[in-house]
Amino acid sequence: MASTTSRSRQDVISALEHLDTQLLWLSSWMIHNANHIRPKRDGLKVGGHQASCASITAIMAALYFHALRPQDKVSVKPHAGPILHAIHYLLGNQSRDLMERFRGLGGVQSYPSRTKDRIPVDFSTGSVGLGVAVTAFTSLVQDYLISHGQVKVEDSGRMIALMGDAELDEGNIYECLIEGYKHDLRNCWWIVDYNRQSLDATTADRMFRRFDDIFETCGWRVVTLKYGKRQREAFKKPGGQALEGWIDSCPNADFAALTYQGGPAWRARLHADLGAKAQTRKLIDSYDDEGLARLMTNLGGHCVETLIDAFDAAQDEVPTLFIAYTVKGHGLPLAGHKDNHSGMMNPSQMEQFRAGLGIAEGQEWEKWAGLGDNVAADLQTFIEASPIACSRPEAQAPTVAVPPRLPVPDGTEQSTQAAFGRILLDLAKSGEEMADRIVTTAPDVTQTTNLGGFVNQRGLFRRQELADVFHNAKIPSAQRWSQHAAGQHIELGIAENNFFIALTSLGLAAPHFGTRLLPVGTVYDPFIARGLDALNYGCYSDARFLLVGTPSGISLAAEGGAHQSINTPLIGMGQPNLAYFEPAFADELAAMMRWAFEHMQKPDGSSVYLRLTTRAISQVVRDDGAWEADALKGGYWLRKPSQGAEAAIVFTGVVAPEALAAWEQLAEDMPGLGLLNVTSPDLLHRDWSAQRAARWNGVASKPSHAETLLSDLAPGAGLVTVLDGSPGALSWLGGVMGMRVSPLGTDRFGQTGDLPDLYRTYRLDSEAIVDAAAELYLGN
Ligand SMILES: Cc1ncc(C[n+]2csc(CCOP(=O)(O)OP(=O)(O)O)c2C)c(N)n1
Ligand SMILES: [Mg+2]
Repeated sequence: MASTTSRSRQDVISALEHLDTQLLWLSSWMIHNANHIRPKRDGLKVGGHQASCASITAIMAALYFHALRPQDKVSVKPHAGPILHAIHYLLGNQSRDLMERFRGLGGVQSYPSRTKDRIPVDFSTGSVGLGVAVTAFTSLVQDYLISHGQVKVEDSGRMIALMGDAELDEGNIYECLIEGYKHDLRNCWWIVDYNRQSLDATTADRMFRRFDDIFETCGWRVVTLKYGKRQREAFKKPGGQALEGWIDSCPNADFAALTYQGGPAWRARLHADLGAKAQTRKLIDSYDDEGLARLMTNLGGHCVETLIDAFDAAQDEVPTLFIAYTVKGHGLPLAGHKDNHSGMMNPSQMEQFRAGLGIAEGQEWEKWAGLGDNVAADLQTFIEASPIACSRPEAQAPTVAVPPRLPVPDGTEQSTQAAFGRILLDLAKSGEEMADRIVTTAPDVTQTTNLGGFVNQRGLFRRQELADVFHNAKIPSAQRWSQHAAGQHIELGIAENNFFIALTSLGLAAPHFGTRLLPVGTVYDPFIARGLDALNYGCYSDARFLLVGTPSGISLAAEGGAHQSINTPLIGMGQPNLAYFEPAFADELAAMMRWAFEHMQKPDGSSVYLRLTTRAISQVVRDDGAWEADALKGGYWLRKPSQGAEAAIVFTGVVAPEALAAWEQLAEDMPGLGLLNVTSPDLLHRDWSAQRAARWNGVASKPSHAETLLSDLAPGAGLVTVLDGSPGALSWLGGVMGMRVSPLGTDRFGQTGDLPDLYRTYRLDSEAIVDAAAELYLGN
């Protein structure tokens, strides 16, 4: 640590203490400015969390300006965002202008954002818990990349989460602990800002020490930083032990209330509880009110000396939980108040705070406000020498070449899920470079989502080799699960949150490590909902992966309502940074997968979601390849309508045979009837919206693909739309050119049954399509 070696330890501590104060000031001021000084136009609260920042400034000063190495990555608890910006302001990476625009358009974001903030942000945060677990999975990804020769061991870093204590209530934390243990997690620190306050209240005393048990069981080292140096020294004085015992048994709520009330209240309570012990009383009374309050709140997480000692002592690979005791709002008049989560200093409190720090009016944004020239110059030198100042910006990862075509699996009858497995298997057997970059993962559904072929070829990833016991014992099995460092499948337990967080970490390999992975994850389509927030988190972070939801819809038939997905098409359409496709035929799927592997690597690309099925259907015979370009834009005419036709059937995915059969039946009576295969309701809708927005913004634009397709029909034509999912995914098409729509699809829970029964019951069969078309036609 450059900063430590070139200075005396006392100098380092003193510099970090100054930095702690500067971070407290800048974060408080940034929030104050946005709420009390910047003109308001909408009467809405701007917000920001001064108390949440105040409890973690010493931790962040010690971490960023002492312990952090350039190759380490940090996830900062959402409400400490302003401190991260203040750190980068001091380092010269952030502008005053953007800090003045905190929570305004284009300014510093409320919570650290990889994509929207201009400073280096390793991990986005916001939805509590997810930004913590992502560090563990990123550590696993780093191990994967080391094993595959994509990252050098000496370049490997530590993945660190700075977390709020209430994040420990999120279930995804424990799912992650279990998975981490299975995968022999290393190089991961979680540092808890243990202020024992959440948003609503002080947290339960009963959890004291329980976290230690849970983490230690999962292979973590737990380091508790309960007392600051001042407290430890006081405990050693005569009567000090009783004081220590008192703090240890003080309920969280009492401690918080006394902190808020300050010195006199501390004294009164300590006299009442410990006054009978003469030495302890003497010790208490050796402090004036302010000194006593400072002593009682000198917890480990506010003592830079305690913090750097703890960080310095944890230099091995063991995953480590630091429980750093803190006071929410430490150093501010908000300290300890149970309602302080969204509390804010009022202007006169802020005035006092400013004056107390010796900051002159008008100097509030100065980098080293309130400090003398010598101290300022010294701090500047100190931070410039800190390892974090040498961090390089995220590297551009070279693109991995995608073959011009992916072979289409043979077979006149195929399901998209089986075809998916075959395409991946062919890739696994190929010598394509791209195949080496694919990494597959699934939450315990590898076999049933047809990833098995790929895994048999490429193996499971495991740092330490593990034999396939069944294979070695010559017990017949279709699955060969050899586990080794070169394996390309990460097998996860059945926890969809982990699955999506793992995809997020894998999908950020390019910006994090400067080398690409092409992650492919499969999950039963209905259980996307189980990990939906984590999926959203991955997309928000702009992670790039291919998500395959399969099987889907009531076409799962006998599996019943609990496993049949209904609203995933709407998720696919509504989720930003995720392009959703639902192929009907294997050749469409091959084209989409190829498109996806390219799209995932484009600067303006995104993740891709394929909704597949196990229902095998007859494949169509193509006259030419003209369909393909349109299919990749969201839809193509499987049966082109005659110009000005009065009606069309529009379908997506697995119900292609029903749509085709209905078309056959109706074509005689409805001359020129079209049959539109919507391969991506998402792309079609997005493109339509975007073209309209462009027109409104005065940008010249071509008609959207939906308009181009539908303009083959007569104005006011009728559309029967059908898919195995929410009808709303297609019914909007009527709005594109003002057409009448009869939407078919599922809008209530499914149930067990065979396909004919279910399609009839839920009106997805050709008869339902014919009926709907007749109604539209007759009504014409
Ligand atoms: C998933 C999720 N649920 C709810 C919230 C709203 N929320 C923001 S912070 C918070 C509590 C924070 O407490 P803690 O983690 O202890 O942080 P600190 O005390 O340091 O502010 C809650 C409930 C959120 N951000 N994410
Ligand atoms: Mg808290």
